[in-house]
Amino acid sequence: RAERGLVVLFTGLSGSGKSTVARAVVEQLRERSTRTTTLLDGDVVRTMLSSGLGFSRPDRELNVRRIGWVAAEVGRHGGTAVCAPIAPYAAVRDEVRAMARAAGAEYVLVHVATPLEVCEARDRKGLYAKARRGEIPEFTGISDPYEEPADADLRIDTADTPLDECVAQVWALLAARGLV
Ligand code: GGZ
Repeated sequence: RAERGLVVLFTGLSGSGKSTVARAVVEQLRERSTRTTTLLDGDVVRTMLSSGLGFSRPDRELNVRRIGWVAAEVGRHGGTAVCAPIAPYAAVRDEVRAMARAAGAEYVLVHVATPLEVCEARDRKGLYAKARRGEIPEFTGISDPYEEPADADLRIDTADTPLDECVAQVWALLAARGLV
């Protein structure tokens, strides 16, 4: 009998560490579980699934809705989809949950709650500096909203928690739910 599908949505600011944690969780799922796992990372999705979309509210909503739809389809067939977009709007995160559940999959929301000051201080891609200079409009946290989840299953902060521990916390949540 096929395993129950699973959709894990990581949400958080640019530079919060979502992709890093998501990639490490996927690696562990591949090594230590029987789950077949697909990673839907923000930048790959932006290239392959949502090219042509920008960062207006409707474009972000459509981007995250597309991710949720693909993830739910993966989950429908017993697979695991790990997604890591910013997903700044609560209403669309709710849509993702609804799509996952309608497909018979479990849904887990992880808020990567690294503070804006830390993300901005890291500024690995120089985007925050550009946003502050007004060179990138509608930049999340600077000139565009991020709606903090009130309903996250787990909140992790990569500023004060090492990567291994972040992964262990996600793993513990999945284990507690009987998902791994
Ligand atoms: C936020 C932006 C923007 C604006 C480009 N606002 O750190 P990154 O570079 O690699 O991750 C960010 C990524 C966000 O795309 P998502 O598809 O995850 O966003 S959403 O869920 O809101 O649709 C950042 C880069 O794209 N980027 N412009 N204006 N991040």
